[in-house]
Amino acid sequence: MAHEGARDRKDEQLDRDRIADDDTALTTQQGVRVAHTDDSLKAGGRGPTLMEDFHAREKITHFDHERIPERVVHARGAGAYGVFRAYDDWLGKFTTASFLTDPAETTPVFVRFSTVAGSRGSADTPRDVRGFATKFYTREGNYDLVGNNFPVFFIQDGVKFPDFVHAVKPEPRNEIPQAASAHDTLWDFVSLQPETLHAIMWLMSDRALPRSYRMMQGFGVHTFRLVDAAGHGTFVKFHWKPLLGVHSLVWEEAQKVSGTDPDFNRRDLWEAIEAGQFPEWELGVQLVPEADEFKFDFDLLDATKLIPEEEVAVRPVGRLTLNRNPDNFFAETEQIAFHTANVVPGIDFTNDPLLQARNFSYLDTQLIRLGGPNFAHLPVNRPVAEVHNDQRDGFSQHRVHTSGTSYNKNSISGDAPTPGAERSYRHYTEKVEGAKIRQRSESFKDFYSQATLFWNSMTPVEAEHIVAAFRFELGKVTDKGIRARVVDQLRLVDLGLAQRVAEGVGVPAPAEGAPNHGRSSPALSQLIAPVRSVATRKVAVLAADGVDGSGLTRLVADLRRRGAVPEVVGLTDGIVRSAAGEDISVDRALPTMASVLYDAVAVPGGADAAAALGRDGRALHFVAEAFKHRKAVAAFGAGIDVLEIARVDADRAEGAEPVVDLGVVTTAAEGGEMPDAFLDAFAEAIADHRAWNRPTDGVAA
Ligand code: HDD
Repeated sequence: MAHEGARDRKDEQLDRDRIADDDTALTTQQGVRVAHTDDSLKAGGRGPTLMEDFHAREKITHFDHERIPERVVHARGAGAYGVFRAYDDWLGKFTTASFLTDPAETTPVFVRFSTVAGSRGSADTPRDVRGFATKFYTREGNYDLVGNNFPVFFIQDGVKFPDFVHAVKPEPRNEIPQAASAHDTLWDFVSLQPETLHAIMWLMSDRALPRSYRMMQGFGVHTFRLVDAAGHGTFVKFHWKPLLGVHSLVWEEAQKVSGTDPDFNRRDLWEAIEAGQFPEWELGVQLVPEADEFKFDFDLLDATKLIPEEEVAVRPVGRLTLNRNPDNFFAETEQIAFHTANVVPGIDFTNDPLLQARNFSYLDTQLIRLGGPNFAHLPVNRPVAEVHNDQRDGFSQHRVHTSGTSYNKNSISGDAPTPGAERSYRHYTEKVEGAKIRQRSESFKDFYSQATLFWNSMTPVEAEHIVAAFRFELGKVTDKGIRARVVDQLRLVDLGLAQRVAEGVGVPAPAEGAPNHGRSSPALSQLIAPVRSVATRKVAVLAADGVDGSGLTRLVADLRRRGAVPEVVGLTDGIVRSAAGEDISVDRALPTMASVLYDAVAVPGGADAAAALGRDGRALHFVAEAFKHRKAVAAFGAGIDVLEIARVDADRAEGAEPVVDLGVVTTAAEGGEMPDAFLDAFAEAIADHRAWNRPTDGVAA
């Protein structure tokens, strides 16, 4: 569904394929109208079914064939259309790709977010990397930036990809566990393949538990190359930065969300777009002149390394806005086919061996997934640029070529389609030489320094989460030898980390480790300079009969005005009657919801309502759990009593003057008496995302 004024070129192109079935007659695939579809054609009411029932056979046959192979990785995903616009022509000095340099140009895009390990029907919130794949339908052809929400990958050479994926996927004998890395084979692989360690640090961090697809960074990961009009190259790393900031769930919450709403991230993306709260990211670039290729203490071609932002700044160059949900999940989100080798003039590859393997793998996988070589004809994959070539035939050929030739050169069709036209893609001319050799470059062999850099850059809360994650994951590994080998590797990242992990998983703590280089990169932390915003945050406002209606209405209106999404959660569905006798609609019934589905909770005043909530185990659990997960909690008037019963251990107001303690915001005033400062303070607490200074019993770690 589109929500923004002008329609883009891709949206208009899709009109050709959109089918509305409203007010239509039921037909077969051949267009023959069907009279009746509830009974098959039989010889007598209780007799055998007849072969000649072409409708039943066609209907069942089509059904039998409606599944296609799911993606071998990134099977579970959600996607949306949008637009990309460059801020200015600054990048024009480095690339001829006009969609990156012409601020007057709006480029349609489709973005698909995904988890990696789980199958199509798994939950959204396991501990996992998230895919962030963008197809730019540029005027010069499709450009795909197939990235992740981590800037580094687990392996350095694509030939190891099948090994890595087999290790992280469920165990081969019993296909357990689904969508989880906490099992023997993954950690066995990690312990034997130290190049994984840097990405493993990211996987154990909060980055692996995004609160929302709208609140995570994206990275192109590899070093790519921009190419200018004269054919000169510049190395580039691509970054997506979400305007809402980077925020995560806590681990216990993520686990519970897997049950209470397995579609949590998918739903969040869909609802935000439907509500017109369009998710936005800035595209940023880190540029490195070719002359500086060897200036770093790592190899730019090594995808397990990042360029610290403090060393090379990220320059914002444009903005991505997702503004339209797909019309059909299968046709669009499932059938979209990304490919790292889909590049346009001005963008080229490097010799990163991981990237080179990807440039083979993505095209190859679509052949089995989408059943043949014509998947580019599918509506979601079709470029808005014109397509002309001599490729012919194949399964599901959609184009009716009228030309009398399908080869080049030809004299019959005027040599068309003709190669070499203006703006043709020309590969970057790179001089290469070397012996044919199957060997890892020496420059790729420091596996630990950047894992240490990441660890050193964490705030104490983030570090605590990493330790807890390692303890959880290794705690699920049945082979103690594997646990010990992982700890032995962590010793080379940081001795303190290794010791803390060892202590939790019952293996001997190492006494010595490699010296820690002491360097850090604050940009790697999510908490050092967070983007604070109330926008789109979901707030549960608990209500029961006798609630302070004017206070509740004021709170809800205030949150909406600030862009938050408040929902009145009643003990049951329907309406609650306020103390003053007004009817207030309930948005959600408590038994269908859980605090883990909200960013914050508020308990309004009204003595009878507070008494009812205070007697209800679910309501008390809701408040206590939100508190335990360090979320913003607010209460006013008699609502404060509910906090008391739920054992919310923070200072509470005794008068109208608001009290803010550990992210808990209270005022004893109700209705019109409620001070504005209370509303402001609650909004501030929500914008903090979590009250990280609130003590926890370890559950929020
Ligand atoms: Fe991959 C899918 C991201 C390495 C082979 N990959 C896939 C998707 C994303 C990534 C986001 C989902 C695309 C979609 O939504 O349809 N992959 C990455 C990143 C990597 C990476 C950021 C490292 C920097 N991938 C990688 C390697 C190989 C593959 C080294 C193989 C040698 N990836 C695939 C694949 C998939 C895929 C098997 C599965 C479905 C698909 O391609 O279309 O070809």
